[in-house]
Amino acid sequence: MNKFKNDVITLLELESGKTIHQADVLELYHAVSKAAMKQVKSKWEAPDAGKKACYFSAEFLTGRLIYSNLQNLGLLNQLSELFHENNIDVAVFEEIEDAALGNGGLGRLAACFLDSAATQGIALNGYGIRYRYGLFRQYFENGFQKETVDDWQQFGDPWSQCREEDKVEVRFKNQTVYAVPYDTPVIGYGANTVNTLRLWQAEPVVPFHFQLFNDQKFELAVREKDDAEAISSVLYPNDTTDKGKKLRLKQQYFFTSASLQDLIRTYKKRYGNDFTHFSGEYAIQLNDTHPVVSIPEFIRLLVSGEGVSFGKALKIARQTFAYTNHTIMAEALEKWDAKLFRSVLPNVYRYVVMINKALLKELSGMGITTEKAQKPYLIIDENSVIHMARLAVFATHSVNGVAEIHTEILKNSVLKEWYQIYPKRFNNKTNGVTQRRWMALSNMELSGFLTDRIGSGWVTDLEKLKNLERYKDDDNVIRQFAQIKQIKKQQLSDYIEKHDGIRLNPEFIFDVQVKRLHEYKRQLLNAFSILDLYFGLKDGRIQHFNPTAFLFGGKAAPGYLRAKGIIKFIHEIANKINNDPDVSHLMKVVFVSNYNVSYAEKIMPAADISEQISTAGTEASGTSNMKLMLNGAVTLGTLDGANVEIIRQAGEENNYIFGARVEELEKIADSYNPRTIYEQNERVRAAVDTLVNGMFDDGGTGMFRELYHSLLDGASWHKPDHYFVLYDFLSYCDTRLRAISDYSDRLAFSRKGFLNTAGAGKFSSDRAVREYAIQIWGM
Ligand code: NBG
Repeated sequence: MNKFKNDVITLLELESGKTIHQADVLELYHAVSKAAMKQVKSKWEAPDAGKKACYFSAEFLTGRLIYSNLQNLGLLNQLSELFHENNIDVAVFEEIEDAALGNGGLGRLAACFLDSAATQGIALNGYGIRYRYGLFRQYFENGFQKETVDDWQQFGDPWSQCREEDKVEVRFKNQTVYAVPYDTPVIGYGANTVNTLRLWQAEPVVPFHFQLFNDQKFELAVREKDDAEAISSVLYPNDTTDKGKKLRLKQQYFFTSASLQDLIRTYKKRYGNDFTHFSGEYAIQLNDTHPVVSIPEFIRLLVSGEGVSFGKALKIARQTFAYTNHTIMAEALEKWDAKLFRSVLPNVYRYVVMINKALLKELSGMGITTEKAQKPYLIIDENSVIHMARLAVFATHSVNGVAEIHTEILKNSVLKEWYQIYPKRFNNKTNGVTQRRWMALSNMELSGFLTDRIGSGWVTDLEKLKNLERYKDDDNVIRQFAQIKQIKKQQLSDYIEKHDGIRLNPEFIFDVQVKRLHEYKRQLLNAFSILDLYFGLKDGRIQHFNPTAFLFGGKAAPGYLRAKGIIKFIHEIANKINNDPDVSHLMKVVFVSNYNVSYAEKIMPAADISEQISTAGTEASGTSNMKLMLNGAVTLGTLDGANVEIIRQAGEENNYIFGARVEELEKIADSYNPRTIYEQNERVRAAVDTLVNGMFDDGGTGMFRELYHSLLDGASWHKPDHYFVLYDFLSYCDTRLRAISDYSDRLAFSRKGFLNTAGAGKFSSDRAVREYAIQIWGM
């Protein structure tokens, strides 16, 4: 018997005294994880020579680790065998909670990058926060989103190891805490390289004040502990108040300062106080603005701790750090009120001031001398606001966007002044996804099909998918491809029934929009268009229609009321349509609850149509578009984010593109009046009016009326229909209907999906990480 199986059995017996037949999920989980960890050990502890890249990120959305780790270790088959011999379903581990230490695409990208780097032998380690609770769990009550705590550690965390000996102190103005690292191995496919995800947990320096307790000051006695633990308690604390904002800033400083102290400590063991080699040893990638406070902190640590001059420290920082921008939404380019910042991090603030001075000097040297000309650059502006994105552009050597169109928008609009002075600093790194999770693991049926046709090379070289093209006219091959889609649709239907209690007919077209809820992503446009189809079927305007299931999944930020209104609206539509006997054989609307990585793994393989309908110019890249394309869905989308490149790879004729382009929207933006469209077009009116005509019930919250006004009247801080929902409405509805009609010719439709899979090679995170390593990190 082989070693892994043996270990699982022995561990079970030792720890629970039970045999494999008697063990419950928790016991199995721990025994299997431990046995796998044993195999990782030697590779993990091998010292890595050469330059290391560090991915600083507030989010790592790793999802469930057990299957992907076993897969990468080559142990998944052995597990299946072992379980099979003992009549245990391998799917038992689906009970294990996802590690949802992230929100959406940005956090999932970080996780894909770690997988890709380890698989390719690139020394990339992740640094972040070990949140006690992940992103909330979502459920629906009468169609309203409700949130509860996500206790991702309730089954334990057998994949991480606490490294108490590496803890460091992090100091705020009125508080000092320990940052204690928990390391999770990042196992590359084939297990040749094992990197590390190091997540810091905040702990009190003095956990319990005995004297205070003795004096009967019970609350004070544990106060230090509570305050420390608050720092790593939740992802994205509510930051509507100053208190919440401070906590958020503390979190950012907490994990970046700890990570930097850790790197510097390791560095000094080798080079002592000579920091000239630092950027040769480490590259630090800042994932959005959340970790940007690490730049002044790094300079502070070198200057005040190690006696390096400010000028030299800034130079080293610039050589070491690089910044990735993930959004052009103004609210996400973080800014801090200087007073608030100073009240938490007075010592770091001093360095922000010095960096700002260095900026002014550099600008003057370039002939940018007037106040007006300097204004768009100011790191601390005239209103004492600190601009983290500006700080990042100034003090790094590389600024990248995450899709071609997004990088162009950064260069020509969001950061255009900066592009003028540092044109060489800007570069594009189109996102990618790991095919190990998003194909090999989640779609074994299609994986087998691919390997039968083109060999298994695609698992580590996704460009190999191009070789599928030679089968594009082979109807038998296309039919097999279609059959696999059918199997995945059946599996998803079963899962949705189990998870959400809703029955879906797998013979329907599966039209899918899964992503965070946000106005710019336009779930509302999707909802309106479903109504347009519904009305068209009812009044006979639409005569031929292929039955379609409209699937939604995604969470709204707890404080984002308008997004929550959209969720409720979609539920109301679902209720109406699913209970209308005139159409229920033709349409079904489903909003799955608690969409997360594991749910995504079920949905991606089963989709026929991928909804990527953001307003042109707003979605930095998107990554669900890539996962869906890879699994053979056609894209129904705007020319936005990575859709542009997807179309280029897979052919416009194999996808469904609609709506205004960026240039058009720029031209009309100032004069745009959605009311004209509303008044002139009956179909638009019919859909929009359902928000206020009593057809749907928002439970007296006023949410629907608020949505209606946001479209037609706007608010002081928002133009009417800011995201051009009405502008793109007809073009969307007609294109969507065309896609649905095209499904009548199943073979032709499947061929389009097939060609999307064949064209997905570019969108591997292997390619993306390689580009970072070579072009930014100098590895
Ligand atoms: C998101 C963008 C997506 C993009 C991911 C990963 C943030 C701030 N940005 O379009 O909205 O795909 O980042 O780059 O979450």
